[in-house]
Amino acid sequence: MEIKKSHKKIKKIFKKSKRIFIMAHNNLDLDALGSSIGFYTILTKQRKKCFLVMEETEHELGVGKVFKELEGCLKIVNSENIETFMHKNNKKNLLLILDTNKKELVQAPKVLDLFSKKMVIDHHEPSKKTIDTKYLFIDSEASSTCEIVEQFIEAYSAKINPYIATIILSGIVLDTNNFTLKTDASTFYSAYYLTSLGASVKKVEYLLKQDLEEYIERQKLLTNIEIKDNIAIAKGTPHAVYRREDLAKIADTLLFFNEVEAAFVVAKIDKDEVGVSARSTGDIDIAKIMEKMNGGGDKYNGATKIGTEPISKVVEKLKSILDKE
Ligand SMILES: [Mn+2]
Repeated sequence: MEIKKSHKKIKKIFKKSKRIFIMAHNNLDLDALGSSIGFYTILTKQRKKCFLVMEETEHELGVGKVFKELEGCLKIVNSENIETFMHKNNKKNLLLILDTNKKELVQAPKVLDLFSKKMVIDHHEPSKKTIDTKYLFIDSEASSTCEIVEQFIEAYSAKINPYIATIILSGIVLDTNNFTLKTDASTFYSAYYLTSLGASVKKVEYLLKQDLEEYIERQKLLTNIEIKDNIAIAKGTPHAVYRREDLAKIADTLLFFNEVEAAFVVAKIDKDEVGVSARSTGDIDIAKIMEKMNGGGDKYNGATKIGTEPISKVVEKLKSILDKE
């Protein structure tokens, strides 16, 4: 569903709310952060009291840079102190959930029950685990939540400064892997609009700059790859533990190669846990495959976690599911 069609309705809900608590998914990335800061800025300009709900204290590189640069500019609350900031009349509070629609993936699942009014704005396909609310706005055709927030900048004719526009643009660049995934005319339009507000591509590049050591560690996953029927499977070693984002990044990278239409990366994400991250150019439905491994996702990307099983077992299981599809 296109969110543009719901702009009026969404604006009405914002209008009726006095205090707006913005919460994105855990493992905050630049799309989650960019959309959060985007709505924070737009709604503050509408004279709403806005808060960012954040439980994490450690962030990935780019997100860390933004927080450092914006220090003191954002009101940040957590599950411990949020209630002291809420309006006594709960109807005047709104919890705005961004860049995820799943209960278990938000920064602070505990706070969900504190709010009588919750609104989800997201670009991921809904599932059984989707937050139960009548205000569910999902545009799974949108490249990113930042693309959606850009539409609201226009809907409110909000004056956004170049720095904020840059953070929002970086969310689009991240989620589209440099405008190669899920990118259509409206994605480019959003990028154009943000650039016209002064967003700097140079600064986006700075925000997305990576750590060299982490990069080298990640590339090791590319040394053990099997490709069959346009499907690439990369395997980690039993001793190396990666972050979930690392698996996702490698899966993204694999899609850049000739004849790779889907990529699966299987590696340890904890001492006793194997993770799978999957990406597709769209012809192979990732959600369908990941759901059979107790995970989730949409057509283009997904992931799952598996307990203590050895990597080779997980790969075997994945292959047999792929064979059946
Ligand atoms: Mn996103």
